[in-house]
Amino acid sequence: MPSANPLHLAAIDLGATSGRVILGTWSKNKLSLKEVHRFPNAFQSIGGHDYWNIAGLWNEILAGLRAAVAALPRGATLASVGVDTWGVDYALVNDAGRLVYPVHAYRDDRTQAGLHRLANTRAALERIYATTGIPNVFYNSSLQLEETVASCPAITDLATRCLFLPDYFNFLLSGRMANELTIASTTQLLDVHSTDWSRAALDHFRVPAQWLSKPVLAGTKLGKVRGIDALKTTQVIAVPGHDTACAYDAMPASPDGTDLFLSSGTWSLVGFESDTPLLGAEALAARISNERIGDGRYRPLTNVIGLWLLEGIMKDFASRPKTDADWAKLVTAAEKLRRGNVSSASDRPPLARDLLDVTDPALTNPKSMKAAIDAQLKKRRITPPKNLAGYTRLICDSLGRGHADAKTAFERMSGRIFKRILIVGGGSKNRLLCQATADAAGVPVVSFALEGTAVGNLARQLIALRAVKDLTTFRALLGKSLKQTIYTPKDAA
Ligand code: LFR
Repeated sequence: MPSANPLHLAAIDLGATSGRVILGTWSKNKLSLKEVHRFPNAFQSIGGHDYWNIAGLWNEILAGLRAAVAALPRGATLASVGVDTWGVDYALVNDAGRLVYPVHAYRDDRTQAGLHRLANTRAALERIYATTGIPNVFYNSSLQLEETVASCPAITDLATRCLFLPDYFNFLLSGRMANELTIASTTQLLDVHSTDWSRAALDHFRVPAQWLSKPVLAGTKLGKVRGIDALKTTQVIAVPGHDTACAYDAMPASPDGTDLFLSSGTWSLVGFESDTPLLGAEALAARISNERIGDGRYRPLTNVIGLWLLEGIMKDFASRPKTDADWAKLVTAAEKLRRGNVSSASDRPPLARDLLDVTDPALTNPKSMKAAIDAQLKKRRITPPKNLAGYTRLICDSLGRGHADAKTAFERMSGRIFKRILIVGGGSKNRLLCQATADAAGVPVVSFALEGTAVGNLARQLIALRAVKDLTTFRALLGKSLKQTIYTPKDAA
């Protein structure tokens, strides 16, 4: 049922290293996008801990919404707005919605003690995995909340609600406090077999159950925007609050389930859609996260360290690219290299033994990415690259191998065969990474010129507004108009 008039919507899409506000216009079954505001994001450290600048982010959101309104055609209004962010981080508030604790960033190493405690208690580790479907990862909200309650016991009196970041911004916009399902599924506190919190997990991590309310599904209307005159008729819609859930929603996947999804940004999230979770010892060993789709189904995925490595290494080189032309030059130089910095090009993918171990925790939040990479290579008696092109090549090849390993593990566990890898996000524009992934995985990589997270965010708003019937319909319509690049694997023999 295509609506006669164009519909205008805004997606607020916050990533760990940059945020954007995108104005989407739906007209004649086609979505067009206009990026009206983009800004850098970074956590800041004080006293040895890492925090988000939450007031700064809110001000950027407001600036973005003002820019969206300014970009509307004369007389038009914004029908709705939705917020997605990275996973796991949260705001603790009181009944009035006032912040009662600073908002930590997930890379803060305050969770290390809890991480090791759980890792070393096999029975608890297995029980928590069987209950929540989420492995023991340093950034989990469960570990973060456990640390907050332990280091500041008074918090259980001060705070009455825990709002994950999309929930918190939804509250600032609409005045309604709600927890949304996809973001809740990143916490390691949700029951993997239902759409409600797990009492056992909450008790294990000593998180007060009253801080959380039964999660709402994507598409829930939270109320009109408060306090901004130009937006007084604009609905705040709970979209999938987790950016990765939005990115997955935007994939124009084949309905037969043979596509593997890769959302490539700061993190590389490799996974697929499923009606059932992947659980058990093998899934736990492979660190499969059974996160949720907006409608309640599952996105079993693994988290490979991602472009964080590339973002990190750039800081160590004054010669880092500053313009698109610089980037093109760097990629071309890196393409010419064979891994190990031997200058002759080769058609063969590099051998795994020459690549980085991307699971090395030393790469998570190092002071210098170059020093951390060099230290790992030195330990393994591998000569570090000579220049930025060499590091770029090493990182892309290593991530490609990580993506391929994830594919193999998923095929073994799910019994499915994945015929293509669909990639969206920043990495979809990186042809070195796309080719390395195709080469290592032995299947074509299809890269879409698509702002994945923003498009998934807008799609859920369109469905909630009944402008589009459902996600399958949206994907079919989107697929028709999308530009794609296919990277075919080079012979891996
Ligand atoms: C990507 C992402 C990942 C999540 C990581 C930390 O932006 O949301 O899915 O695991 O950030 O929250």
